[in-house]
Amino acid sequence: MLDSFRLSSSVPVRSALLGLALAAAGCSSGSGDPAVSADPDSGGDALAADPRFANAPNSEVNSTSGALHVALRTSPYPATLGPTAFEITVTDVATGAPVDGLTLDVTPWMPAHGHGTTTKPVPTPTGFGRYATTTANISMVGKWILKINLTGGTLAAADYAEPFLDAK
Ligand SMILES: [Cu+2]
Repeated sequence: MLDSFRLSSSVPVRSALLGLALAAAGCSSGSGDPAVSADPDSGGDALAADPRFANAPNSEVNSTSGALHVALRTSPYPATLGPTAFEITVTDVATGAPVDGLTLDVTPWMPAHGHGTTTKPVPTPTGFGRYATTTANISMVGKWILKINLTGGTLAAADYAEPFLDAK
C-alpha cells in the first residue's frame, strides 16, 4: 500500500520533469520558439545538482544490454554504516546523453552474506539522467551491490545494472 502511494505520488514529479526535458529538447533543436527561454538556468533549482552527491562515483558499470552506463554515488561519501542515500546517474553508452524518464527498482544487497536492507530505497528522478533515492540502512561493513532494474522511458526492453559500494 505504501509502495503504491509512493509510485502514484511520484507521477506528477516525473511528468513535470519530462515536460522540462521536452522543453529543453525543443530549445536545442533550433526551432527558435520565443516561448522557450534559451537561458540554460531557466527551469532552475529543481534540476540543480544535489550537493549531497558532489563526490566522484562509488562505482560505474554498464548495463546488461550494454546500452546504458550507470554511475552510483552515495551520501554519505565515502560509504559507511548507517542511513545512506543513493544517486544513480544513467547515460546512453553510445551518445553519452543522460537518460531520463526511466523507472528504477533498487535493491541493496550484500553478496557475501546473502542479505539486503530492512527498507527499500525509493528513487525520484532529479533530471539530467539522475535518480536520487530515499535512504536505506547499510548495516555492515564490506561490499554491497545495488540491484537496479531499469524499465520504461525509451527502453525497448527491461535492463539491469549492478554498481557497488564498499562500506567502511
Ligand atoms: Cu552482511
